[in-house]
Amino acid sequence: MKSQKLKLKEKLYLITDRKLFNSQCAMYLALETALEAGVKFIQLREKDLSVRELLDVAGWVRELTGEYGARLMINDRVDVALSIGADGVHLGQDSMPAHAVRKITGDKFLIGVSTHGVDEAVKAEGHGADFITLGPIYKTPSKLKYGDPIGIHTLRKVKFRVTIPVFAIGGIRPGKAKEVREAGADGIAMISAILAARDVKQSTEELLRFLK
Ligand code: TZP
Repeated sequence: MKSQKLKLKEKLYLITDRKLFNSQCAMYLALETALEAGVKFIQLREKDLSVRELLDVAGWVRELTGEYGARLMINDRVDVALSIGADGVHLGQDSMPAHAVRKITGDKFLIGVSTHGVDEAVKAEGHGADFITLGPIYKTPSKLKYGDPIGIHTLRKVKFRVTIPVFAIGGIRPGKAKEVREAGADGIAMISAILAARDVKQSTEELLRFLK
């Protein structure tokens, strides 16, 4: 049975990495292009910024996503997410657990959790997460940062064990989207397939067409 708490209809979750750009302004432009092309769900994931810097960037991205009616998630920092009026927070395995965040935020606040296997996925659901990302499914540009690929078989196993939406992440390109959807992924999450694309608009539209 699907979770009744939240209807998450978005199937494409775009995650930021400002290091792909020469300037912050260039990242905002790419985000705006993706938003224009139809992205409705974005996570600001800039883990190395100080909290003040993050607050500043988050404020800008909140304004931008607000103009396009897109949901904004902030990585890890519940305080920043609440302060700028984000739609939710995306937690890592070392972040506050979802059940503790829920005590502060209430039911309307989205909580996503990054997971890397069946046990973490089951635990995240047990702690009240609204959705999870699962990966890296495939090889990603920075294996060191994200760990070894867990493979499509892990996605199938996770889908048997949890009812909350599962977003496959890690090395997902337009050509791989079909495989992960067939393995049961409710959605796909990505950085480089959109933000490092030669044509951000075209890549976004292609992915969104496929996910319809
Ligand atoms: N978590 C697991 S893999 C990954 C994250 C944040 C990076 C995904 O980046 P890309 O460029 O979509 O492979």
